[in-house]
Formats: sequence, C-alpha cells, structure tokens
Amino acid sequence: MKPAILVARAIFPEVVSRLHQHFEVESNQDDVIFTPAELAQRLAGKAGILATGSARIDAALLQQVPELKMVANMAVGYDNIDLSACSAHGVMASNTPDVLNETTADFGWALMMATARRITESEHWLRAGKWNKWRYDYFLGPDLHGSTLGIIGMGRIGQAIARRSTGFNMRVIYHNRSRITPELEAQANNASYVSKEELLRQADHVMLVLPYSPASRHTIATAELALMKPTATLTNLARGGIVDDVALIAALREKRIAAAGLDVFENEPKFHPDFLTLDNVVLTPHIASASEKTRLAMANCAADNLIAGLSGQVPPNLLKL
Ligand code: 8YV
Repeated sequence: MKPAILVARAIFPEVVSRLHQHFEVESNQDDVIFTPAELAQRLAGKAGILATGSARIDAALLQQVPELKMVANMAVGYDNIDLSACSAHGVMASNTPDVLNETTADFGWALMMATARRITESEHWLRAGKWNKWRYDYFLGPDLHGSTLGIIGMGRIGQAIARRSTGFNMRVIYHNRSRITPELEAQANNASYVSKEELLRQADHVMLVLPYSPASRHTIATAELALMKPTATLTNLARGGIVDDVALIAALREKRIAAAGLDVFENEPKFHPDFLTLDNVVLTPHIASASEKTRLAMANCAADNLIAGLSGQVPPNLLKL
C-alpha cells in the first residue's frame, strides 16, 4: 500500500501527478488556507506533508498526528517548522535550498534598483496624469553603480547577490553569523566582513537575506535605522519579522533613510496599512523566488525529498537540529 500524504497548498499539477505515482495523495488544489485545527484533521493518518511557509509545524500539531513521518517544505526558509518538536516526534523535515538562489538574487537586484531609482513611485505619478513637463529634480535617487552594497546574511543567496554587483562597480561589505571563506569572499566581488553596525554606517544600499529565527527578529529596528545614511535604501527579501515594521515606517516617513524595498512583511499577507501611505517604498507580495522555472524546481525538490524520506532513504535536503 502506498503511504498517504497531504499536499497542503496548490502546487504545479504535474508535480501532484508525480506524487500520485508514489503516494495516496490528498491535494489542496483549491488552495484553502487551513486553520491549525483543519491542518491536523487533514493530516490524520498521513505519513507526509508537502508544505509551504503558511503551515505551522509545531509541537501542538505533531502531538495530534502520530503517524506523520516527514515534512517537506517548499521553501528554503523553514521558520514555520519547529525542528526540535520534529526531532522529539521522530519526524524528518526538509527544505528546498539552492534551486532558488539565482532567481531570488535577480529579484533582489530588481527590488533594490526599483527602490533606489523610484520606479514604482514615478510610474504611479505618470499614471495619475501628473507628467506635463521634464524637471531636473524629478525623482532623483541614489546611484547603484559605484556605491557600497551591504549584505546582511551571506548565505548562498547573499553570495549570488554580491556576485552580480561586479558589473555595477560596487564595493561589497557583509555581515553574517560567521565569516565565509576567503575563496567565497573573492567570488562574492571581494566582499569584506564587517560588524552589523559598521555595515549600516557605511552601506549605501542594505540588503537583508538572513534566515528568520527568534535571534534574528528585529535585526533592523530603531537603533539600527539610526545608523544608516539618510540617502541609503533598505531591501528585505528574507522574512518580515527581521525588520521592525513600525520603526521602519517612522524612519521612512521622517526621511531618516531614503527608501525601502520590501518583499516580506511581519504578519503577511497582512501588512501594516501605513506602508500604503508612503511614497518611498516599493512593496511586493513575497515573490522573490517566483519565476516559472524556479517555483517548479522548488516543488519538484520538495517532492524528491518526500519520495526519498518515505521510501527509507535519507532526504537530500534533510534539515538537522
Ligand atoms: C517561498 C521563500 O516562495 O523559499 C523561501 O524561503 O520565502 C519563498 O521562496 C515561500 O516561502 C513559499 O513557501
């Protein structure tokens, strides 16, 4: 008999078909967002779940679903999964690293450039019919080329972002839990390791690509924003809680920093309504990995992990405590 699994959110139909070859699949192609109680109900008797960041996999859930053996997250970030609880319940967990590095790095650049060069703000102005002449000081913004890029979180995505900066003749500084190897620094446009404070003081453009954990919550709050240059931009591709949104809104409103590009928010898909009152933000709905090819690769990677884990092999992207 095939093991039973739940595909907790809508994913590419071809990946669901692939899963049908290995499992009894209950899929949620209607993309209903389950409450924790509904998720527990759906998972009854299931050996595996293909999940996304919207499914909280914690002790309260795992206690109710003793047959569960494996959680395959379709994301590189796994802050939705309590790994200690998984380990305590003998449940394996996996993520989808690497397949999204380049696509996410591309998007980081798009968001940083749109933010610095005020692309959405100026387009809204144009669409509102306000363009009746050229002026020397319309929509001035900071340059990207020749500036200093500060990356907080120098993992694989951070390094892919840094590599792209060579064509812009930028200096790269970074902060990370630990220094990366000199070889990796050289490949990342000769990135230099600095303290977080030094990075915030020196960078013209700050990019956040670090994983969310209780320790990284509010990595950027009032004190950190105060260290940034008034001409600097902040781009967040990582997770909402890494930035204190209330502090950021105040800094943007008072022009203590120039602008912010945000793909992620505290409590998304809800976000602080005051962001909508600001001109100096570019807001996108968590789409950094959203290329056709990459999202399909992420779904297949999650499926590969589930297939391996539930057939007695070690999942290729098994997460360790
Ligand atoms: C996902 C992401 O789209 O991989 C991640 O960690 O944030 C995104 O690429 C999203 O989390 C889907 O679960």
